[in-house]
Amino acid sequence: MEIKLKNCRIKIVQGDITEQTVDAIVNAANPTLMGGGGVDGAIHRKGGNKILEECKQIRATLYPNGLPTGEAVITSGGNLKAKYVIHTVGPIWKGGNNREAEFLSKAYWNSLNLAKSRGLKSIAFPSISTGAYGYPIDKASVIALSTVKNFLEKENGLEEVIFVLFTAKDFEVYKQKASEIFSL
Ligand code: AR6
Repeated sequence: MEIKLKNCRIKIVQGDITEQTVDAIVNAANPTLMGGGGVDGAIHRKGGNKILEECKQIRATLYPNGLPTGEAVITSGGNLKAKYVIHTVGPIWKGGNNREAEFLSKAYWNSLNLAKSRGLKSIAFPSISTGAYGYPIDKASVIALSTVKNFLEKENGLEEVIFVLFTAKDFEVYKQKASEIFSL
């Protein structure tokens, strides 16, 4: 599925984010930035040690207590096809009354803003927080899509934003929500 918004293409695809050829892929990390399971594990495994070394440097300098939820940092892409990895931390789902939506939106917004500030043109997102962190996909997809829509309506520079969904079910949910949000 492909949507045009100003000078930007928004694509929704099913696949593995570590295979994307884009300027930056986004990692659904945890505050330690030291890797983990899910998409985080896949990115570190395929990207190699360079990414971890840069994450250690970020921890030692900018974020000794860990990356706060909703914030984003950038490293190189190591052995990945993507030039960079933007690491962000989504919220852990605790029922919905703990500012989860606000923090999830911040994770997308700050990742987009970091990409834009570095002059990057293309960025790919996984479905942040909807795996180990337990955020319901129907709610998370609406926040992901509408945050990207709001960002692109306000800011220029990005030419391609790709949502990469790992499962067929998540892919279907995203396509359904996108057709509503973008009035297709
Ligand atoms: N490409 C695209 N999406 C993927 C891939 C992949 N290769 N692998 C998994 N997904 P999760 P979270 C999807 O758990 O919920 C980690 O341990 C997956 O199907 O990776 O934000 C971190 O270190 C799901 O839809 O991230 C943190 O501790 C989505 O990615 C914690 O998990 C997100 O699932 C973060 O949890």
